[in-house]
Amino acid sequence: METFRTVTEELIALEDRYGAHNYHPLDVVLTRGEGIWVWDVDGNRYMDCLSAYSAVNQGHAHPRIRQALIDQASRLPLTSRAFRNDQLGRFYQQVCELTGYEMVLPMNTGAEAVETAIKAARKWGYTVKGVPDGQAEIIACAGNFAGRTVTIIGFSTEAQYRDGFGPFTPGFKVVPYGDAKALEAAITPNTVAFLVEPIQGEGGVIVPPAGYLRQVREICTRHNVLMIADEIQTGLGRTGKLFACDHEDVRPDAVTIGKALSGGFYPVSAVLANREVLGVFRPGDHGSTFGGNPLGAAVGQAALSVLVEENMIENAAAMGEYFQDMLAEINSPHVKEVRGKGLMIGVELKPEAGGARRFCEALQHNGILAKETHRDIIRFAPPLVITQADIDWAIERIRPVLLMD
Ligand code: IF1
Repeated sequence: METFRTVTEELIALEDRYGAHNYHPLDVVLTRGEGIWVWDVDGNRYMDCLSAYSAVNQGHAHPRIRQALIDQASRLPLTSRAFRNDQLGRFYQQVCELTGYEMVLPMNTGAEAVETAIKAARKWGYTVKGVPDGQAEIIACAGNFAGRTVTIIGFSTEAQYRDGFGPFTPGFKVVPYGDAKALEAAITPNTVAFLVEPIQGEGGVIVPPAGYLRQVREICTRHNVLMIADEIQTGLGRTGKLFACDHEDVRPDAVTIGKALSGGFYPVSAVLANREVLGVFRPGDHGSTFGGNPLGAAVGQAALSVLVEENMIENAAAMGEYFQDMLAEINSPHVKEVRGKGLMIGVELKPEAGGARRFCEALQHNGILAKETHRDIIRFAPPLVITQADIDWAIERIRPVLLMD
């Protein structure tokens, strides 16, 4: 029987011994969360600047969402879609009234929403656009991240996400992100959709050139190609608007959402679109055991309500601008660029800075939890409830790290 000096060491050893090593997490073992703060098993407090990859936009353990979870869990968590339940219709109505789309298809994880959007686009292509059966083409962007299923990694350009997992699903092309001309050149009569993140999160908080999304919208409309925006990470207030596409007043034909749709309490995702697209599904075409379950629907209603009623979207805009300005003002010799929109912020380090991981480890010791993406980018994406005073607290601890040797 091994003995350990601390609970942290014991729990890390258990994870390492019994769990597949498909992640390389920071060695911090969290046990409680509230708002922007999380605590480890030794009682140390940290500001969460990742928000579970933007699933906790509303802040950890938001009381109203938690109560909705408890109440529904005490009544009826799951029925399957073989029967109806008293939460789903209300959830649909709330999502459609908030977003302006006519229909919703509820799933669980973001990847399932993306897979659903792919199936909807293909079936729309065959039954509405008139693409020959089996010939549908979907265009994606280099640097995309849309989930981890075999179909989705098939159009990933990240070698590690693909290596060892082929063969992949045919019918996808990849074009450079931010290049509208390349998109138009890739469209053929069999193209049914263009799948694009309004800002690439995993790709490194890559903000496309101003006007790109409007150009994409115009091109897709002119070629009768569905514009599908993957707003699973950028959506629901993260960038300071309800959707990141709203910054350019662009309305995609379909939108995938997830993560903060449940405030981090439960996997809830969805595809939003008008009847012409989601109307292609017939009973039995598609579904999932938990998709549209009453627990997720109840949690989703509360998550959207607090997002809007507590002005988190407007706060993300204001605090995002402030956070970015304060990060830039540190004027670190290691920093190549501070970029992003709202509270979706990336700090790109110069190659000679030695990689972002060591800065994230130093931030952890200063009470800030942030995650690197790729080698040189530190992501800062705190919950949208952060205040100016919280940011000032964070900057005091980020500054010495960004100025270290
Ligand atoms: C991991 C990344 C972020 C997403 C977008 C779909 C999905 C995601 C734009 C799929 C999920 C998560 C997945 C998680 C880490 C995290 C991530 F680093 F992987 F890429 F956020 F940037 N579209 N992103 O960001 O949603 O199936 O996960 O619910 O896989 O390591 P999911």
